[in-house]
Amino acid sequence: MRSSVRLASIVTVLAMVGSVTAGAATAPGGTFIDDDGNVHEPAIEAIRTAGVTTGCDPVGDLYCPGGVVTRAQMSAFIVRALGEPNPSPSSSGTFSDVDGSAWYAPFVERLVELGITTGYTDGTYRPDGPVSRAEMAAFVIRALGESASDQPTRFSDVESGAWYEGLVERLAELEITSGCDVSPLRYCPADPVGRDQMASFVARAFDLPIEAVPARPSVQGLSLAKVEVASGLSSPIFLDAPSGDSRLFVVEQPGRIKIVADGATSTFLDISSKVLSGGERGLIGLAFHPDYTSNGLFYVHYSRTGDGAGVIAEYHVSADPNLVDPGSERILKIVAQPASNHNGGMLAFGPDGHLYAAFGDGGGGGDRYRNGQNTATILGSIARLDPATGNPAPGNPFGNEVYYPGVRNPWRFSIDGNRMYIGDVGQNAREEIDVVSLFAGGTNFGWPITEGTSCYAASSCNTAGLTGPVAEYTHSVGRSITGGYVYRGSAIPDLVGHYLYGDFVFGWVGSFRYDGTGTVDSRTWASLATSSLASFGTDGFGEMYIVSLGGTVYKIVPG
Ligand SMILES: [Ca+2]
Ligand SMILES: [Ca+2]
Repeated sequence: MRSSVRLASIVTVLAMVGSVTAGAATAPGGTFIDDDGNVHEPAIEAIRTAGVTTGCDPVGDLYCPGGVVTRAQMSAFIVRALGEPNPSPSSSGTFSDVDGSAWYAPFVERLVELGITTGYTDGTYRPDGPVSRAEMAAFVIRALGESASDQPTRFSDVESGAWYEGLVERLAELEITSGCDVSPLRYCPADPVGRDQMASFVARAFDLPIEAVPARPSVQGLSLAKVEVASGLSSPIFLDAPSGDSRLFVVEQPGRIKIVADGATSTFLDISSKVLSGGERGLIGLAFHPDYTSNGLFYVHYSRTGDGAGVIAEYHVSADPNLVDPGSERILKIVAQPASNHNGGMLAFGPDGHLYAAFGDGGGGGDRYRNGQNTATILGSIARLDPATGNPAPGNPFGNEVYYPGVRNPWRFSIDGNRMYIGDVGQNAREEIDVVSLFAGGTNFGWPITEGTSCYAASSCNTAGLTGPVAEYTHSVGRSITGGYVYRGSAIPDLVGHYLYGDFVFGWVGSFRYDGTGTVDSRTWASLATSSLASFGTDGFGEMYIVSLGGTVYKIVPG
């Protein structure tokens, strides 16, 4: 019975492979970014395509291939691989250590119902425990409705008479495993199963279509150019657009937002009378509400006249889509600024609907006001706010606005899926880029204990609990980082997934791709160098722009 089923599945697989070569091949690199190049990558991408896994961080496209499969995860892998619908919580829990409200409880119960597990003899399931390769053989053989082989084991390290001997042998007969080593032929029954290995076990056992995954293209040979799209602007420092909107909205530091459309420039909003501008002060941030097209709301960050305090305010577009009534302002937050510099500026919405806002350490130099490590103050942090109220977003790690502490002056950050990329301007030595999951609230980026990867103003320091940058450069090559974006446009396919950033003082533009662990495929782009590189920006379709404080905006295009 079983062999005919397998044959039918293989025929289906071949048919699918045939159609794939004719049409939509697997995208370079596949979906997960942290399994690229892993020997198990085709199987990992295959189990995702088949709906067996969504990864360890679905929004961030992470699978965590280096992790060990827990018995809880195993239950979900098996139930989904069997093509079963997500089980609903059933009767009483079989195991004393499986909390009925845990995500995996229904999966574990389903395994019991299907006769795939009976747990341990003490009545536990040990959901957090690793799955050994011996246990994996049992899970898979039972899930396939197979029984143990009556043949002697072929593996030198599988003891004759061991409870798993026939199960492992059957696994080999079905060509689901070829062991962990060939000379001598071993199975390594006691070893924990890695999440990457698990993918191959599952894909082979359940005949999932496994396709080669082409490597992501390198950008080392790619050519880019910049074309001027607007000039004569007054100290432009940012550019953005609502999703799908063909207009460009350029923020001018003195307090205006200009629309650039069809080669013409007009004023969208003018709050220059409210804004204290100059140096690092001014209108320094803009974020459109994710539902801007329907609700007309957007948010700004500016230094107010008089005391220079930071103001985060909401505005509403008027009946004229190209004009805002300055009287529509609703102030969400006022933050006292003890010095004129390090005001932060960036505003952006996360996929969680929260409003993220950058605040510097209060200014001066060397964190004079001791705000970097003070989680009781919004200064020196990336804050997370409820845009409806301006209050701290629910679930913030310190019960206030602070989401990521330990930053010095995060002038520009961006959000890509579930990740934030922060360009944090350094003191006298190092400029840094931090990359962090939006789920990792409370991540402390170290300032002023650290500046980049080095101790600040000390020969040694305690870095326990601090998170270092994924990239940095010293002041011999740049003096003030301008954080950018991960390119997600369509005009430059080979650039997709790469993060572009630059240096305000030196004017160069660099890029890298973050692979979930570190940076890869890094380079600089001489053709994009721009003086007074104040900001990058994205239009409503994900194409990228460079904003020069001198008054010009450039679009990045294929070279
Ligand atoms: Ca991949
Ligand atoms: Ca840092």
